[in-house]
Order: sequence, then structure tokens, then C-alpha cells
Amino acid sequence: MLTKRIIPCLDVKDGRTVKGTNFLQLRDAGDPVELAARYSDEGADELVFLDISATLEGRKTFLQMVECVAEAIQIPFTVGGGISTVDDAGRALDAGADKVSLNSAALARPSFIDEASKRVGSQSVVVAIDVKRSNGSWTVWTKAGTESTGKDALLWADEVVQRGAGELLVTSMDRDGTTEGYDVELLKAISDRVSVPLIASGGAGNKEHLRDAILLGHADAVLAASIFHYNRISISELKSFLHDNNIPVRT
Ligand code: 0VR
Repeated sequence: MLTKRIIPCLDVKDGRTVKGTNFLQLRDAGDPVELAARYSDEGADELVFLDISATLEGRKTFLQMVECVAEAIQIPFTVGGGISTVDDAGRALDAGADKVSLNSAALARPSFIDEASKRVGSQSVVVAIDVKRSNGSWTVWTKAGTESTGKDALLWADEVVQRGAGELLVTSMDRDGTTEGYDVELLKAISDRVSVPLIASGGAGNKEHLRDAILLGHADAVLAASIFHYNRISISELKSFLHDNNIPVRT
């Protein structure tokens, strides 16, 4: 079995890390480059940076940050938020990112996934899917979780993989920032039907939640923000817990 990855996630707005609940009520959580260096030193396997800046100035600041992060850390990292053309993807990779994460632009124009994966390779294309439960099924939301697309999350997962996504980042908006645990049923429903790795996101609150996302949700990687930014769990403590639960991790 491949080792399971631990991925701290930094949501970045105008050059600062922020964190909220259910995608709202954002508050400051520190300097992204400092946090990235700390997580890398503490044994994170990868990092994800999501640019949630709305302004052009914020976007420029973000790319400069990507360059600083690339110099500061030795682990792979993914960059997402506002990537809507193959050139945007290229700029993020040129600035030092290892992968790009596509979301709203892929929903608006699904063939963007085919173009991006042809241009930079599927191994560098993550598709992020923001999901909310509604009436017994899961619906995909877009534009930083502000608009429902009406699309079924399981069918959208199939489609993005067919179009060349190399990995899926599945976030439960219902669980984001609540620390009540991942939506394990959602993770399992998607991971059992796709051939690419799935990163679980939204809701991590304790070590058991991360274990369950892997063992019950069949996630290949577990992403979390609140527990790491607010020092609720250290990465080394988490890795020994997963190891003790017979989950292979890189130490
Ligand atoms: P925790 O539940 O705190 O571990 O958070 C994990 C994950 O949900 C968040 O870091 C983040 O990726 C949520 N995403 C977005 C967003 C938050 C605010 C606005 C937009 C987005 O579009 O992904």
C-alpha cells in the first residue's frame, strides 16, 4: 500500500492565511510562508494553498507568495483558486508549485480540464470539488462555495477523471471548519468509483477523524486546516497514531 499523506491546507487572502467555518467568517491564521516552513519542518507530506483573494492585487501577491514558498520548503505543494486558463496554470507551476487545483473554471467549462492535463500532465492537475448535502444526495458548489451548480458530486467526479484529472480534492462544505469530522460517506462514495487518488477535506477535528477518512472513507490523503493552524494536533503525533493503527505513513 502507498503511504497515506498528511496535507495542511492554507487558504490565503491578500497575502495572509485565513480560516473560517462553512467557507464563511474568515479570520487571520498567520503568515503563509512561515506556516508553510513550519509544517514542512514538522513532517507534512505536501501542502495545499488556495487563493481566495478577490482582487487582482491579491492575485499578484499570491504568485509572489508561491515563489517564496517554493524557496522555503522541500515538499511538494499544490496551488489553487482563480486558475481559469492554461496560462494561469503555467504561471503557478513556473512560480514553483508542483500541482494546480482547478475548481470554478472547470465547472464553467469542463474541457478546461482536458486542456490543462494535456498541457501540464494529469499528474499536475488536481480537481477540487466543493460539496454540500441536499435531500440525500451531494451537490457541487462553485465560486468559493457561493453558488450551487445543481450537479451531482458523484457524476462530476466521474467526469473530471475521464477528462484527465490526476487527483481529486473533495471538500465537504457542511463540515469545513466545524472540527466535527469528515463526511466519510461522501469520501467513500467517490473514492470507490474513481481510479485516481482522493484527498479528503473539511471537518478534521481529532486524530480519529483522519484515521476514519483513510480506513472508512478510503482517502489516499487527508487535508486539514483548523487543527494545524490552531495547534490542536501536531503532525508527528498524528503520524505515530496512524502508524499505530497500521496505516502506512512516511516518517
Ligand atoms: P478544516 O475543516 O478546518 O480542516 O478545513 C479544510 C478545508 O475545508 C478548508 O481549508 C478550505 O479548503 C475550504 N475552502 C473556499 C474555502 C474556504 C473559504 C472560501 C472558499 C474554497 O473555495 O475552497
